[in-house]
Amino acid sequence: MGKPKVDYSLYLVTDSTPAILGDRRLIDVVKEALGGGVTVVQLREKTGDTAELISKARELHALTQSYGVPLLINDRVDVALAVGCEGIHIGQDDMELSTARKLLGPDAIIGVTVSTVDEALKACEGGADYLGIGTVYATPTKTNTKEVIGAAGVREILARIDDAGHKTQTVCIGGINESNLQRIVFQCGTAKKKLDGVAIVSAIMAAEDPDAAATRLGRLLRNPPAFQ
Ligand code: TZP
Ligand code: MG
Repeated sequence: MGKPKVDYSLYLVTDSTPAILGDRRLIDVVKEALGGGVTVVQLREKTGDTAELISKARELHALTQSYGVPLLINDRVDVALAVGCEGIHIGQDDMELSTARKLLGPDAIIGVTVSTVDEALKACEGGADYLGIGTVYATPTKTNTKEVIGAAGVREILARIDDAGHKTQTVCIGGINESNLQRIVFQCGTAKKKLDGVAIVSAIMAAEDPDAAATRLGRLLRNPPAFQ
């Protein structure tokens, strides 16, 4: 089998809280976002019991598979194993990367949230497949973020992992929307190392038309802006 090659460019992180989802069903919103071209889906649920989460993840996995898009589970290695999806995303306070890798095996996709150079180097050395770097900009979607590091912080992390010779892929997260996406991607990249993608919650999940929002964001990613 081997590890699948992943396109991280337009990475959707889900959020089922009423402020984002309203009275819509998660599966319907994700389906629209997939129709608009998101390339990775991370199921991020901070409440609810395990059986419910597994059943939600199974339903989502059937959907993401039909689009050929990987499904990653936030925090929960047990849920990823139960569902047989492509991988997980862990933060600094979750299971150790080495333990997660042992449990999930070499072909699983494992992403790690990092907000400092040290965290980034450690995750790369530990065999993370990609880094979720942030928080770029403060966001109402996640208010307990340790660090708001700005584009300059992301840029420093990219430069340092590149200097250390790591080929680990990278996305950034936090406050990214249609009006700032191109500037963020431009400001975060260095001459040698660019981001592989952007991870987005509300600019897609809370959009009235998630398909159209994802389509517009994808277009912005593909069209280099005038200031570049
Ligand atoms: N991690 C850092 S910021 C964030 C997460 C999960 C939320 C990003 O949400 P949004 O709505 O894209 O700003
Ligand atoms: Mg976590």
